[in-house]
Amino acid sequence: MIPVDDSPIIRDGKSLILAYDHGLEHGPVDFTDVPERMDPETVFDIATHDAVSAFAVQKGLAEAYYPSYEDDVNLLVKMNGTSNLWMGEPDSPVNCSVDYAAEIGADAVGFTVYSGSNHEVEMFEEFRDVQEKAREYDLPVVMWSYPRGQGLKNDTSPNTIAYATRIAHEIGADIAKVKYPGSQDAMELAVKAAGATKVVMSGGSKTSDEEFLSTVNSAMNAGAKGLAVGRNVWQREEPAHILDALEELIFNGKSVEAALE
Ligand code: FBP
Repeated sequence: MIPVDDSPIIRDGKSLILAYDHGLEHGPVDFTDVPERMDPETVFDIATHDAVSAFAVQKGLAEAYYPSYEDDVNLLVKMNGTSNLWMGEPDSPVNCSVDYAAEIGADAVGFTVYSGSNHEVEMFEEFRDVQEKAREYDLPVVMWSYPRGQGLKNDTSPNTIAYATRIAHEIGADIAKVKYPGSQDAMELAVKAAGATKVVMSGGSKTSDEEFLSTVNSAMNAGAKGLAVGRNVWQREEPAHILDALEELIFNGKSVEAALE
């Protein structure tokens, strides 16, 4: 990893990444309760909130909409991604080159690695190409570090998540995005294992304001450097409210109660 604190996607050493690659990863089912969010422009609008330090999308959405938002949004181009229709061992084809991501205005790149999958070897090799090319453009590299595959019984156990952050550190990610391992202690272990790589918590499926903010709070208390969240923001009726609260919690160090107010 390299120091990335000067990057536009980092604010005071932390980052709030809004993820919107779900149309690919999960399919339109994620928009069932919020049909207007099927339209990417509505979520690009959400990403202009001050709390959002990077907006993670696939190449196609970046090409189509980013030109209208480049003054207000920092772009994180997700380099690989797969559909929910794929039924094989976890894998994620590379859909974009770093050269092209830079050309369309990326401030950072993101890459999923499914450690433990039968495709781990190829995924590590593909990550190497992306990571080294990103260095030429000075683009931070965010790893969606998701141990997953036939051999893994519990992909969010404390040791598995600590292994996930360590893998990200070992192979050169600047930021490791991992699932919450269930407790503050377990997150502390994951942060420790990550060394100088920043750890951000993955949002997960939508929960109540209190439950979501409490989990974010314990991740931050454990030393995480922010959040990479999708559904817990844009599946809400009022995404700006939860972003206001996240800004207080992550960047201004407020308590959950104060942030909720
Ligand atoms: P959420 O906060 O909605 O979980 O989004 C984070 C994310 O990593 C997305 O970038 C991605 O589309 C999705 O989760 C993948 O989730 P999973 O593979 O666990 O279904």
